[in-house]
Amino acid sequence: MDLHGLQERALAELQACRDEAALHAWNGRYLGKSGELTLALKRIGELPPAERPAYGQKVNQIKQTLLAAAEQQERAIREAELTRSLTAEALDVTLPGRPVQRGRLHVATQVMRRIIAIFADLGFQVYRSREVEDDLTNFELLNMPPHHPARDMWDTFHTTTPGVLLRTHTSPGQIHVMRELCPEPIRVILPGMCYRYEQITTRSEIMFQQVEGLAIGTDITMTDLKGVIQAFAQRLFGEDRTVRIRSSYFPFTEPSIEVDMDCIVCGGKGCSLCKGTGWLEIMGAGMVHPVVLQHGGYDPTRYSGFAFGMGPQRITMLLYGLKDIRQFWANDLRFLEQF
Ligand code: FA5
Repeated sequence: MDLHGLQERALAELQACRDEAALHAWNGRYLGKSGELTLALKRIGELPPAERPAYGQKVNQIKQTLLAAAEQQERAIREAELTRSLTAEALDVTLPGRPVQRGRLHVATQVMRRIIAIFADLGFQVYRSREVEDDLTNFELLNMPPHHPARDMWDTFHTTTPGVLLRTHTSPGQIHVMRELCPEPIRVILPGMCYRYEQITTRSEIMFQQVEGLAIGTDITMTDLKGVIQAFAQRLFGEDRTVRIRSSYFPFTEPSIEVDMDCIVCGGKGCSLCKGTGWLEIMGAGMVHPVVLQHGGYDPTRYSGFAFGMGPQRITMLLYGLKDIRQFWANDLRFLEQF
């Protein structure tokens, strides 16, 4: 058996291997189960016993040489492949990157922030008040004793603890802020979620936001209230907006009013949005009722104040011409991505 010739041939063929597939085939040809070198070793039994040790040693030597050479060749092939791919598939660093999906603020948050910023300009601070209230603060201290008929307008969700409920409006916050700050003058807005047990429609949800406003001082009149609301409406809807007030009723204000703004679509001529009236209702308001002032700790013979409560969802619907309030919390990206 020409072992030397075998080694030379194997090494020459190894040098000719240019990729991993060729290397794999070479490996099978010489070192695999039926490879030439493996077979050469198996032939040891055909030799006279005296020659076997030297023969075995020689075959093993060749095997070690081939394995070392194969390892080296494999490394060389890998390096060549890397160099080739780096040159051929060079990165174009001037290509634009893949766009990253960016989140955004919910339209309700965007409009709420605009409302808060406008009132901040007018000198109102934000006061956060609880969403889980007691019957006393949500109704009684706001001048609605048990069985008061006005409670029918504000049915809500009750917890399993008697007298503890989800607030129907932000007005109970008036009591909290008055009791905390009395006898200081107050100028705050109270934004937050409210809950009502009522029919869901395109204009009414069972959960919605409100922004309450409260100003308490010694010389506050209805003129101040109208001025603040007019300034607010002009800053949110445009400088040429005007507001009017209509008589209304809330148990916690006296007198009570509804505030309308001239229609943003027709400017007062009458259209489908304002149902031909030329006006859009934007909030309920009034002068804080003496009983409520008293419950807050203020002497109604010395202090007066105004309060208002608006629904930012309805205001957002006006701002963007939205038809259905249920879209706010439906979590539909096709709707949310428009803002
Ligand atoms: C009140 O809740 C009074 N607390 C407002 C107030 C405060 C009056 C201070 C006087 C002084 P009303 O129920 O009208 O009032 O609700 C006020 C606003 O909340 C409405 O104009 C409307 O914009 C919004 N709103 C009321 N119910 C819903 C509802 N189910 N879905 C969405 N928005 C609502």
